[in-house]
Amino acid sequence: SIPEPQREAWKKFAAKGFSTQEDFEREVVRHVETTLARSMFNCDETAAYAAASLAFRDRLITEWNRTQQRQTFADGKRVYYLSLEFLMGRALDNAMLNVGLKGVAKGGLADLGFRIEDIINQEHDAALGNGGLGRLAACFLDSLASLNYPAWGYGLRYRYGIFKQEIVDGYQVEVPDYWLDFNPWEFPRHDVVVDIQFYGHVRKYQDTQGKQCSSWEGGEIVKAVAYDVPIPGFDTPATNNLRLWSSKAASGEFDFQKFNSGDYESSVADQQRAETISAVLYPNDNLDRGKELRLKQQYFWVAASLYDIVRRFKKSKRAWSEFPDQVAIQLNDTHPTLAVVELQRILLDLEGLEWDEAWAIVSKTFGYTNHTVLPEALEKWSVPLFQNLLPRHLQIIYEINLYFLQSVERKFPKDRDILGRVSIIEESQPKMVRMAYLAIVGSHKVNGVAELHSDLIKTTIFKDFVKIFGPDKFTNVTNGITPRRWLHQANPRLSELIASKTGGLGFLKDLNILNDLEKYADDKEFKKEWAEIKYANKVRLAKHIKSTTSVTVNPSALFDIQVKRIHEYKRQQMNIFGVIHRYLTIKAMTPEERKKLAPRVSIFGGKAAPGYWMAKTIIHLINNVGSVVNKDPDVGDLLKVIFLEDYNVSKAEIIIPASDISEHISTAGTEASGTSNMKFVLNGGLIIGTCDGANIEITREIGENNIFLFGNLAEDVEDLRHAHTYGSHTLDPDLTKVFEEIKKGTFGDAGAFSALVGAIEEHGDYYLVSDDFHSYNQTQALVDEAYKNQDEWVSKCITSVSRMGFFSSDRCINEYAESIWNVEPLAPEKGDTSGLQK
Ligand code: GL2
Repeated sequence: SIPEPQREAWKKFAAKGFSTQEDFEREVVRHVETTLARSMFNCDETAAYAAASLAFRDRLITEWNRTQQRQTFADGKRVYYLSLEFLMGRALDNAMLNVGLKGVAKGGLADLGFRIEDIINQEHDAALGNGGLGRLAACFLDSLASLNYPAWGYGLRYRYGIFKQEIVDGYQVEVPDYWLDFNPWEFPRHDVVVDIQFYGHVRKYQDTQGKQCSSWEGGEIVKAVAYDVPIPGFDTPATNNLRLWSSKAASGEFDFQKFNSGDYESSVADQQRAETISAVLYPNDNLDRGKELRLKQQYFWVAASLYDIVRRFKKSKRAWSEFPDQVAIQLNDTHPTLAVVELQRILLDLEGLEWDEAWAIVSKTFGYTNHTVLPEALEKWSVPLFQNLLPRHLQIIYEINLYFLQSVERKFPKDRDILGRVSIIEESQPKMVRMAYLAIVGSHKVNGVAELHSDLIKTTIFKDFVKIFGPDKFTNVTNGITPRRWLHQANPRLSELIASKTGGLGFLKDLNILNDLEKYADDKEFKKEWAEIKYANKVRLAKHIKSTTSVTVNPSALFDIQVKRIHEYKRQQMNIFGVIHRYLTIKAMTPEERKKLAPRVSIFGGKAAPGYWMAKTIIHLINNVGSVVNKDPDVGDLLKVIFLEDYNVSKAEIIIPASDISEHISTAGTEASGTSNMKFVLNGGLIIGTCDGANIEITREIGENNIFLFGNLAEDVEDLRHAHTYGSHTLDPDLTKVFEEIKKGTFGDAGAFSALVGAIEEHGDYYLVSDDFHSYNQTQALVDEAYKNQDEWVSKCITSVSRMGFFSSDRCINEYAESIWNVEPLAPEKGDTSGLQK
């Protein structure tokens, strides 16, 4: 660091960033002319986006530096959020709003000849995630910064995020998402590099005191390079860090000897192999495929992150026993569970602690969040694969398991089966490491993400562990969403209207202030403005639909939206079968009857995992139904079916504010929480849904009269499935008619959909589509009726929004901080500049 006498110069010339429009314009022009080496004669929208982003980045990084210095100086406890996915979306709009300078930027850009919307639209989404789990991590980062918590996110810097989806002839086609061409939001830290080891062997030896030690030797080394992304808080100067690791060959560029001898191909092979580790995000949502490269990704990221965390702790010169007082690490699902083993290895093999001493530290440091009960998503790794890639870690896992099973045996000496059931090692062929069990044993708290889900994990998949550790280790933290992005940014007019009635933007920091709106639920003037905003949002979406699909939709029709990953358990197939049922009903009506119907636009969006054939078939059927229905003159405006290509965060910001009703219709007990349900209601849409995940708590908050619930309950699912397999399974008659129509070829080659139909007709209907179909259609009819009474409908929407305060991710993060992490916010000193200037 710089000696005291020279620090004056540093202080004098410290970077400040802009805060006035004039300064902003100066910064933009400077970046265009120097950083980008362009001029007013060739500054297009891409360049203007780049320059505006760099101006904001400069501003963020000065606050970032201050925040980090403040945290280091305070020397308190920090949170580390380990997640393989951060679905961030766009950064510029978010940065402008969080620092409170969007007005300044708008004026400045206009002065320089640009429209701010066009500039915002230049940005490529940072799509380093699949769906809800990754977006939750992004919302958490926003809340952690906004609430001034000292917190870092750690993830992987994938070169390719989730693929781009194109629809060609009704089929999904995947296109790689190369998003790093130009990314002004990251700072490469070429000085923060960690060597990561793979393969090799374990050598046992005695140290000078005669203690038995282990050393992991040989194998290969890959380098992890840090890239930092500043995360601005809303209405606070606090700016946290998201550190993403990128892989690089240890030998530098490539092997020159091989190159010189003419073996060019293999000279670059090592480099490519190393870079493959952080090359691509696995595109599966709620599915574990057990591929070696995925395990490599996990260890690479976890080892680099822990090295960083431990290095930071060691600087404080504290005793190891104080580690859990300084460090809280949250495992976002089981993906980072190796961190438990890696920390134990560091303390044992590198720092020389005794097993028990090390284990006490480890198990106080970690918390584990479970995000699913779906069996196909529960991670397991084959022991031989582990043995090869991470031989020392496998030994440590066996030892953790041994001590754990010994303690279980002492506690339940008469229960002979329990050991097999809870063992971290599954005695299968080959043996498997059960990551969730390892995460439970290695953490001090385990939480689910909505009440029903947290109850389910305690009574089903983790039942034995509740007996072993007691119920207090298991807790619930219901998910939340950031109102900054999902209201203020996505729906600026609604945000403004709310602000005008609740005394400013304070509700964005304390979402319970929305309560103040309830008194306007019957206010004529307010309702009119509310309805106008919804209509304008629907017009915006209708334009997007027109430009991407060429289909014209009527903005006055009821917009019925289901956007999320395509998955059998989320039951988009039930939705499209319901649409076909509606189509058949319309076709059978007289023109007079048709006049009484409420026009509807059924909108779908979402990606299918590339290897998930059934999900792709669902997309295909939706598109085929659309192409028949949308051009049927008998139907006209009464029904339109739209599949929106490439659903992602920035599209969600257009789609969600435009919904009248959205569908959250998973088989009860399968959707851990869902978070788009919260986003839709917060934007003044109603929900049709099952008693699943957070739908249940949404109902509790907003009231049963404001939500359309249907279908079987989670507690009945097992019996129904059993009955399908062993009893006689008669299909719902309306569903049978839908199937007949599909088989007739009305929606294209029937053979293409035989597996989809067969799964229900012949293969047990695991997701209970037939069981819920009748109540689904009946409830849709109630939606139709309710929508006809616009006056009451708008009142319901206002009341619902006013009661959504609970679902802020700020509430959620405060719960984690209090009940799991034991960390306190670190408020910036007075006099620190903060946002909300305009
Ligand atoms: C998920 C759940 O499926 C979803 O219901 C939940 O809202 C999110 C966040 O907790 O986590 N689990 C999971 O594996 N994915 C999810 O989206 N991919």
